[in-house]
Amino acid sequence: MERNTCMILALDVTDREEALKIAEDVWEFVDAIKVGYPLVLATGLDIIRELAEFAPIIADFKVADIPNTNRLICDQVFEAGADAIIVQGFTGRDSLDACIEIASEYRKDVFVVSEMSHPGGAEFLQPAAEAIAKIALEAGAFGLVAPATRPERVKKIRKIIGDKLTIISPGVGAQGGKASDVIAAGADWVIVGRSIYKAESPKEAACEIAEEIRAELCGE
Ligand code: FNU
Repeated sequence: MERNTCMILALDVTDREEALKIAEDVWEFVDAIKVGYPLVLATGLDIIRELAEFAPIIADFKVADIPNTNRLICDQVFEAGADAIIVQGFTGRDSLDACIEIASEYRKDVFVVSEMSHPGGAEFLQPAAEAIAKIALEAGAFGLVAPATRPERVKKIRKIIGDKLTIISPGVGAQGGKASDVIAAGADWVIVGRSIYKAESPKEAACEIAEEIRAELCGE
């Protein structure tokens, strides 16, 4: 995945036409589009290939099963045209290895959730986040998901992984995080959903956040 605007759109709408319209409006401001259960359950897996016309697609299925089931899920997702998949790390090394094995067969990427961005993410996942980051590194993942709502945690995770893994960071805008803060803390990409797709003008909203990130990276 190329790092250009450092922004990923979380496209959690449930209408096919609306999804395609937003993708068409904002593709120039994002490096990837993340789709998850809301859109795929509402419209079907084919939406991945349709949206891939605009940007690389990250499938956010937070895969969290035994190795064999993980393998079957990842196979379906890459066959459908996704460029990357988000998986959970708490299921352990063998389950993660299964995802990475299938991803490498397709030459695609795996992002591992280390800690979630909502308040409940601090309950069970946060104490395990550093250990999850370490197994993701050892297993050869492409990146981690770390919370934009807690930039100090992104900083801590970045220290553990150095520059060997990328970090994508959800929680900007609607969940209270600020794009420039989390980029400054060491995230490679921020993930933004509602602040863009619920805006009166998704294009203007995306442009504004992209500009905020650009200014942060240029030290303006
Ligand atoms: P927005 N997401 C998240 N926190 O928010 N994948 C996580 O820890 C995580 C995620 C997703 O709040 C969430 O499901 F691992 O509207 C949604 O698709 O900006 C997006 O990131 C955030 O959307």
